[in-house]
Amino acid sequence: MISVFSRDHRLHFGKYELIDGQFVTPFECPERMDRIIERITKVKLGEVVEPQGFGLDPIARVHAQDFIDFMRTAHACWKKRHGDTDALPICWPSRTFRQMPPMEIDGKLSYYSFDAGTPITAGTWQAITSSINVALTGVELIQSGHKSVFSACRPPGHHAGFDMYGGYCFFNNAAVAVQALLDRGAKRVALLDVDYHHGNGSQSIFYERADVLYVSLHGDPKQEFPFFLGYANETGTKKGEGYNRNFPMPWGTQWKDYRECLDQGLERIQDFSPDALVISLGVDTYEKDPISRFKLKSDHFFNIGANIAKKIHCPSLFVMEGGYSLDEIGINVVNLLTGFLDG
Ligand code: OKP
Ligand code: ZN
Repeated sequence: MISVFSRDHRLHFGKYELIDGQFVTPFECPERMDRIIERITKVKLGEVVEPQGFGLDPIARVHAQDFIDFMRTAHACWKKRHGDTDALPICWPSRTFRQMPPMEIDGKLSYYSFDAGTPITAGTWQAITSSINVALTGVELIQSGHKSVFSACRPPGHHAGFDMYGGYCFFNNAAVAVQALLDRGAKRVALLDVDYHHGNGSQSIFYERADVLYVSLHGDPKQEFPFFLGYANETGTKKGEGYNRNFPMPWGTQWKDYRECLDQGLERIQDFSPDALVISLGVDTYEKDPISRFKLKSDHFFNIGANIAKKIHCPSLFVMEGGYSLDEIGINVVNLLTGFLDG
């Protein structure tokens, strides 16, 4: 399988995220991607190519223009006020507050974000636009005839919505890829999200649409981040009614139960008969993931890949999302991709 990768991901490296009541070095760190690429090279999965540039227009197909402008200028504005530290929000426009972006950078960060785990740094803009280019180059390769492609996106994207960032995500790489596939002629695209966390951004972006089916398997939001979206009764609305499918699962979920949900999700995708499949690929369902609570073992990632390949026969673009166990992230990602190729 061909992979797309850019070293620019290293330019995004926050010093702090707020977790469990403490500021710690972010789990979402550059070493994650280094480990994945090392493994791809070691097992000779296939060629690794650099992304092309696509500009900002494909991002504006999914994200608000004011949000894109904010992202581009956020760290420079922050730096003027506070110096070259991580830009982090301090309060949020919760219930009963006005929903509008204020003038000052501190307020803007609060308006556009939904958590304090997602620092904006001096290199974030370059890293997130590069991550989008990695996803879009994947689209380009799919359209030039590749049956499957791995886009090694970092930072991840599935928590990012129309005008909202958080959960380590800024721009929604998978959603931008889905929209690009549609803009280039696909009639229906399925987005399968196997990251441990619900992809609230991806769900919201496509919630009213019937040309994109979103299927997600994840930790139950009544227990797990992002807490406020991802329930089974979220099925889409208006034209999108029936085109959103969530499989929340409890802490401690093992392969046997996970597999049943995966099969059901894949059957729904089969019925949809998409022209292309985008997979939001997270391996934080792994038993030793430091921030997650499912119990999948490394071998099970082969099975996930193989089950997808057995049931869905259309061009497939894998877009990297989460996975935080540095020692096994490369193994687990490559196991899933290899399982897909062998399945
Ligand atoms: C991003 B992706 C858990 C804190 C969670 C944010 C997690 C973002 C995950 N105690 N902090 O979906 O892997
Ligand atoms: Zn995750």
